Amino acid sequence: FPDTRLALARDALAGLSVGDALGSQFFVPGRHPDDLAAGRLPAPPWEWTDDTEMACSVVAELAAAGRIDRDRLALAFAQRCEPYRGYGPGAVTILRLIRTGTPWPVAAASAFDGQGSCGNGAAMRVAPLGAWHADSTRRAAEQARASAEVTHAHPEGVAGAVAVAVAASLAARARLDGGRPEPARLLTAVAGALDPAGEVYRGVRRAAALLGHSAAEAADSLGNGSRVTAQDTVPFTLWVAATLLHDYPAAIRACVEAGGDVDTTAAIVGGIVAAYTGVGGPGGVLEGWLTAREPLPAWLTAPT
Ligand code: F2R
Ligand code: MG
Ligand code: MG
Repeated sequence: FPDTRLALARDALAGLSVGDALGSQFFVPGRHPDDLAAGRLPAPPWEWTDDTEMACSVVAELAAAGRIDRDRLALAFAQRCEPYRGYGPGAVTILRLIRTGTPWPVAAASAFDGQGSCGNGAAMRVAPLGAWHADSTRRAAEQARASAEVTHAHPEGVAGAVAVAVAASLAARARLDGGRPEPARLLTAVAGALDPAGEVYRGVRRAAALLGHSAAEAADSLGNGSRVTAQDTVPFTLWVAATLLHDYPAAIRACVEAGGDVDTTAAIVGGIVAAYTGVGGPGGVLEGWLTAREPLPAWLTAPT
């Protein structure tokens, strides 16, 4: 099973990184979502952003230790952070504090006047961790929480990560079983892992009620990440992933067309969907998109 875990996490990382890199191309002025629908792709290389850099650290930690150790992960995030990758302002400060010796619980708790961050940064990096835990949504939720806490002390930031990890766990499980989860069941299972008093929970329930509507209606109602928070990002991404779990290119196009925080909506959706479709096969991550993406960092595959 360990080889399977790593293979599933790597497929999710491929989908996440391609979604991030292609999505961020649509921040470039003059680029229009219709270009993607018409097959007019941006010129490579598509550079990945903070979403991918942090997800690579999560996968590297799982590959090395089989579990999330929060102290090690916090240091990995801080030491590998290349600030030009477009990190959120809260993350930049937290990672600088950790790098200069502040314990991660203190650094994370100090963000946003002591509220902690509810940014979508804990959710954007966690789909490979969910895929790694294809055998247990409970373990996926528990490890997602650990991976989130080192930077996101706000409960909604953590809830976003739990929701994405549980969805990726279910997607990977369905792939191993050879089935396709029914969208409403997938969203209900995700909601079951969340605190019913929370905003992410309520958003996931609304996403379930919007199944069968158009992607534009879902984005209008649920948000497209333009506020860069978990609450404004995760419900729509789960709607897209549940609806288009069998079709990676269509799922990424839906994120690009919705606008907003496109690198991150496409990273989350791409990670969950690729845990199900894999790379190269029918409905999977397109080989041409994978080769257009900037190569992943050398440290990810370097022997330890
Ligand atoms: N930083 C960005 N995108 C903006 C820049 C886009 C780029 N320059 C371009 O146009 O090309 N993207 C990256 O940041 C997001 C992940 O953010 P993370 O890691 O959660 O960071 P942070 O700063 O902690 O939170 C993000 C924002 O959320 C709001 N927020 C968070 N906590 C809050 C709180 N307690 N109260 C109110 N607001 C809160 C703030 O607006 C934060 O800035 C991803 O999109 C990644 O791609
Ligand atoms: Mg980013
Ligand atoms: Mg983003």
